[in-house]
Amino acid sequence: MAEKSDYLQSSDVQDFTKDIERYNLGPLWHAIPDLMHKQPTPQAVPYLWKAETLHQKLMEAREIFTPERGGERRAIYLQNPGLKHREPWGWASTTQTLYAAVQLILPGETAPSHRHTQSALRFITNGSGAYTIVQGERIFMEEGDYLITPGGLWHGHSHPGDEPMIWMDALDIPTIYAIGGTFFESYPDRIEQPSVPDNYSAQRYAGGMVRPIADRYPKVAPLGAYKWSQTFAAIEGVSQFEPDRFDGYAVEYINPSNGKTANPNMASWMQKLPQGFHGKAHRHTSSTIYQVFQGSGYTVINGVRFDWSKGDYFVVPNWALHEHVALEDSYLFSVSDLPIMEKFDVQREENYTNNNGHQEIRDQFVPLLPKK
Ligand code: GTQ
Repeated sequence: MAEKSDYLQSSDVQDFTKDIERYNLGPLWHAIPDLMHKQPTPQAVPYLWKAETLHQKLMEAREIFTPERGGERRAIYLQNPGLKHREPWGWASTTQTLYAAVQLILPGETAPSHRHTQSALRFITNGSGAYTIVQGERIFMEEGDYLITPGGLWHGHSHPGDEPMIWMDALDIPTIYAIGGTFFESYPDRIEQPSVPDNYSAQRYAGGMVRPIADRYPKVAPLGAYKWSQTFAAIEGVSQFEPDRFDGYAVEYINPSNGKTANPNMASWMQKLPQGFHGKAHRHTSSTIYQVFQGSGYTVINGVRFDWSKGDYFVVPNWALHEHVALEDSYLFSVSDLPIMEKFDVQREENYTNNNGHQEIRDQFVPLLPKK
């Protein structure tokens, strides 16, 4: 709204401000320019974590955390440098609304069941053989699968297989924290036992976009796992036609019982950027966390080039201009807070029209790599 004006510096105004602060009162005329920006000015910054760094740190965490020692999960979360030290205990989320992490589970390990008001999703990046058990359904996970545990559902993980497994977690932790809606509960008996057949929900949807008749009534999570084979087939289908000028060939995971996003507070997409694709730049209120599932390329975010390749994660904060370029056929998995923005009716989009829709690159991001 307004710019800060000189009168705020005058002594009677400052004395008054100090005076009312003692009564736990504040002057709106002082606050409004900092609180009501003309447009979003997120504290989250564009950032990228290299696969090597994440992988090495997870491997170092093998002994630092074990289920016996730490109880919960061996997950290392992505701290946005722009959001660091905002809270007394050093917590920093990945975007202002979302949290993302990489999680490693080793053969023989069990991450106990729990439930919480935060919604969670998983995208499987490495390995197979472990299962997650969600509300009594054991779901065996493979690379490229997308899984959901909307808020309130019991979930735990266990690994009867024989190779380490790594996946991406994303949750709406910062949002639920900000609105004071956090509840968390451990399952009484460590890990929930199966109450329905293994992979029950994926079996019910073996055919893809036809739903069991019981699911014409809205359910929270009628489908717990979206198999990579089906997502890939969907991408192949749309790839026959014209790409979206910003996002290439993108598909969204939806709840088959109500047509909304699979997870109520997070939208998830899989997108293919064919080799040579150069998207146009735009920006929107929603912020996005990307996982590079396959391929390589770069994304220009607010004029800075972020090079990415398989296994990297990067963040496009709210209202940041961005455009994607693929150097080879690439598949990006992404999570955004679009449903949150839509619920609050603040989602806006703006296309970049200068220079044929492409930003000038003024800098290149240098990622932090692990010490050898
Ligand atoms: O695997 O259930 O990264 O509850 C954060 C919270 C993972 C999980 C996270 C969780 C989980």
